[in-house]
Amino acid sequence: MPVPPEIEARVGELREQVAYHRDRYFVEDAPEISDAEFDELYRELEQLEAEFPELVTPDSPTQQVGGAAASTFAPVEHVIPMLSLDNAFTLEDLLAWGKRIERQVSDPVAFVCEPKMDGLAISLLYEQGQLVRAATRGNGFTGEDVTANVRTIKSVPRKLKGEAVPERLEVRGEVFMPLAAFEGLNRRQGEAGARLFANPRNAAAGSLRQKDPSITASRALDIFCYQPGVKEGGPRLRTHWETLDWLRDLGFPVNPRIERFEWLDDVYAFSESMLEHRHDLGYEVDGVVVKVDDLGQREELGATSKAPRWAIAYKFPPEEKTTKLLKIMVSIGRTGRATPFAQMEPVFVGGSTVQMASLHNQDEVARRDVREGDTVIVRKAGDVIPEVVGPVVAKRKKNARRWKFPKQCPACGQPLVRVEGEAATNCVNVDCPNQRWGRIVHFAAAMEIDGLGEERVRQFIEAGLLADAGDLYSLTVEKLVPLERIGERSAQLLVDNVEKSKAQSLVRLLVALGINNVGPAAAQDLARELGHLDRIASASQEELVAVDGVGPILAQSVQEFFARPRNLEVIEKLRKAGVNFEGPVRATVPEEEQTLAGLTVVLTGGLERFSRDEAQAEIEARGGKVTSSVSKKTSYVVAGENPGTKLAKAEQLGVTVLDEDALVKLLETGQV
Ligand code: I6G
Repeated sequence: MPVPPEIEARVGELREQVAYHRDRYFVEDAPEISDAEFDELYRELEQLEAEFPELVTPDSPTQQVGGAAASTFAPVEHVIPMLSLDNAFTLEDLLAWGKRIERQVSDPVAFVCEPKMDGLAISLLYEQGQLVRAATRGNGFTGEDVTANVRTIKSVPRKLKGEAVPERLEVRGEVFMPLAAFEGLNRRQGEAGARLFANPRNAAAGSLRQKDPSITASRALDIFCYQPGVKEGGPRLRTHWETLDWLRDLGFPVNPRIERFEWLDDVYAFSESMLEHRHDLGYEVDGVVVKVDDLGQREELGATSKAPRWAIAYKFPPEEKTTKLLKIMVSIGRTGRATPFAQMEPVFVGGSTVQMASLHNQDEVARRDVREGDTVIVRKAGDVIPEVVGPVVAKRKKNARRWKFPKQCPACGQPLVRVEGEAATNCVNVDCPNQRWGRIVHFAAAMEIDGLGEERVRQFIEAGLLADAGDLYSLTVEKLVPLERIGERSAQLLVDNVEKSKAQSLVRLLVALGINNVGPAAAQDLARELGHLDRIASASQEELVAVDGVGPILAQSVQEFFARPRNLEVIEKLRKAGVNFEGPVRATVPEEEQTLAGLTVVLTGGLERFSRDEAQAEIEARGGKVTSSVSKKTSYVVAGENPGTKLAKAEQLGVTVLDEDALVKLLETGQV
């Protein structure tokens, strides 16, 4: 059966949405939707691809192992992949797993239980007892080199203690931000008008991915280590319990709450007690990891391709509380999307006080049938974003009325329009003050203009200083000082920060403009390939879809954006102010030596004669392009030491694989 065009379009749309939200989560550390909503998008994509396998392409997010690595840090391929853990979502499932294990091994089994830290998995590598590298988990095979930042975490040993230190030792652990540090950080962020972090996990991830290690150092991160990876030398270890003692002796922080049990009943009681006391620990935990203690028994049990069979993560259920729904209101976002949300009596759930929750769209309010005055059940989905599960109907007042979506925009009074065939409703007035405010706030955040948060933008709009983001560059100390709560120093600081933002990269500028569907990954693709804002603005649909990673929906969004006179006005203001429109500088080799023009190369594994950045620079200087994922469009994959999954993908797609010597020849002659 041929694929219906609407299915093909939906698959394209889902891929772009999944890629965008992955970016928000893994690269930006600022998720916009809950884990549950993300899972829903991902599952819909998986289902459509299962139904129409001809639509599956290697670059679909379903064909990639895990989160994308942010591009700021050098990639590190893990010598032993950092597997994930299988999950148990109820205590009964946990017990059933334990019983299966007891049946599968002949001798009695002891279990080691640890609180599952809600942080960021990290690999620490020591050579001759010295910390030489720290890498994030990334997608399990390739992470990011965050050594300089990890060195600033006080509890990470730089040098191992004791006599019998192994020649080479990798230790894995979880970097986290204690709750007190998280609250302090968000307080300071709020005072500075900077973006708040959604939870300690995002704050830890954001802090670890700073370009400037002194910022990481100021963030009070901590670590608990739980497992060796590569180990060359050192004592022979027989149990996990003994291993944890050894790690402690070497100087690694190991969670003091870890316990060993010989009976499954005790594993159950430990997990139940952790669930009850999860908010009393001073850090966030999202479950309990249970492991078989005996390393011999672990060998017997082995692993699947994704996870060891000898360990399981019991994931706490989302916490639920009831509260009163006071009012349903509608907020207008920067794109004009009208989102209903619930305003509730404050309730403490999932580690923080909640009084607002998105109700997503008209259909969702109808599906849940929540009404003003209802007692509602609230939970934190993925422990991040509050969600109204539904009403407690038994407590509903007789006169409670069904809620109706307003016909007019609450901000500008213009009609709200429901998009044909979609759940979304929009305010289509581009002059709507809420849209204008949202666009400027988004621009300021993406251009990293410190001190220009939501409240300041509101104040400047009300004072008539800002009509759009282009006006930011006309702000002066003289214009700001007469406003309330702004002294000369803070006005000067703000003007300086705006000035500094003129030098931001084209990638940031593209994200800041708020073009539909253009997140950091798409912006990077556009900037890398088209190189200048004017080239992107004038590119045809064909030129846009020829860019690796850009599909027809994204191309259409870009064209629509640059067709609007109002957007062009903003761009002219930015141009006049001297904001950078140029992409990354390329081509240091003369035109006649652009021997790799038109070629796309993917690098995997370590090279001897070049660092990753050097190899990329050499290829780009000759007009070639380096991309991070292998597709049919890839000309060559260069595989060095310990190549990752990209090599397998190249072989699967029939892409030519080069070794380092062949790369050198390619650079010298343009031929392989
Ligand atoms: O003990 C652990 C804590 C957290 C883990 C673990 C983890 O991942 C976030 N992952 C694995 C694969 C193992 N232990 C063995």
